[in-house]
Amino acid sequence: MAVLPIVVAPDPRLKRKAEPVAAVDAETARLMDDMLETMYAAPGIGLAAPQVGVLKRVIVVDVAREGEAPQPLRLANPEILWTSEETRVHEEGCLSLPEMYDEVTRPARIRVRFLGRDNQVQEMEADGLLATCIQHEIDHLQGTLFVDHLSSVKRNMMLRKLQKRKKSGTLAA
Ligand code: K1U
Ligand code: ZN
Repeated sequence: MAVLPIVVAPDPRLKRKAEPVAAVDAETARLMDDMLETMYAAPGIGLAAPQVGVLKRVIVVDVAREGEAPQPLRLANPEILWTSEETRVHEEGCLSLPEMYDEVTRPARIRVRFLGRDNQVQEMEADGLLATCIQHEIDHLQGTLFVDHLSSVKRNMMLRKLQKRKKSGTLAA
């Protein structure tokens, strides 16, 4: 397994739409494993393939708390089948927007269909932080960042700060 470099915004790779995988073959399974290693190393609770420069519809998530057993999830071609009307607010961060945080409102519960690491179709329901994190990662596959859920004033301020930090060399490109 390998820790991959994470793409930091602003970057056109984070604004593009990812392509579905034809199947979870050995290459995609390896990508999933490398993404999990990258996410744990960051550390983070989720990661989408475009964040490591791969425009495929693949995400990984693990919202287990410190001291709990790991609960890694590997999802290819995730599709949201249902969302609750009830919403939840969470102060989100993003490994592609280091040190930027703000509250985002999303559906509190979701049902998702996806291909697992074994290429089998699976469905699952999620709530709480897991539901928030899966939606955040699926947004990445559409080229949407959490700042796109904020006002344009807040979004532009955060992206300008990151651009400055990249230019001054205080952030990885
Ligand atoms: O997609 C990403 O960039 C990962 C992001 C996921 C996420 C965080 C919060 C709400 C929704 C989605 C992160 O993991 S940011 C880091 C983070 O939240 C965290 C890191 C260490 C311990 C606990 C949380
Ligand atoms: Zn993110």
